[in-house]
Amino acid sequence: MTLDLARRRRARPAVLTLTLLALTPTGCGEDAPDQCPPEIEAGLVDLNAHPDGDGWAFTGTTEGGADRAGSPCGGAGVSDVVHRFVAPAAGGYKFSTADSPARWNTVIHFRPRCDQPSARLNCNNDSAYPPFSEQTLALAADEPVYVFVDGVTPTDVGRYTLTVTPR
Ligand SMILES: [Ca+2]
Repeated sequence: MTLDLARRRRARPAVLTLTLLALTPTGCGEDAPDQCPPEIEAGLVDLNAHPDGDGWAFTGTTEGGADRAGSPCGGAGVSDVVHRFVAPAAGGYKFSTADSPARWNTVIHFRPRCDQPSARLNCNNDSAYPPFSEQTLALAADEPVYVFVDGVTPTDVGRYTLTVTPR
């Protein structure tokens, strides 16, 4: 009897360990860390590092860059630049290329995570001020978004300014 109880006490921690292992996420869920593919991480622009007035603004060029992704609005086979923005507070944020220094047909498309090619929050071509692109997203506090500045056809490349304005 005493020996049986001792065995049961020894056995209990093993059962607990197995239960905890079964509950541990395996790394594929929503909470898994976002692993940027190397081709995106290499040229990633941190938009939050470029404050401008009430928002943020970054000027760059897509010319000579890599084609990392396309979207239903265009951009497949066209060089692009990827930007990461983390919302400092919950609210709407307008992403726009309307302040670009050169006129060319931009497309912007978004991902909630940079390691999920099929996950697109939205995309835009020519909404407010053709040939520029504009899209407002509702973001939670500390929510990241990956913004691709892209072109409609392979000749649609050049200098752009991407602005982010709280709405
Ligand atoms: Ca592209």
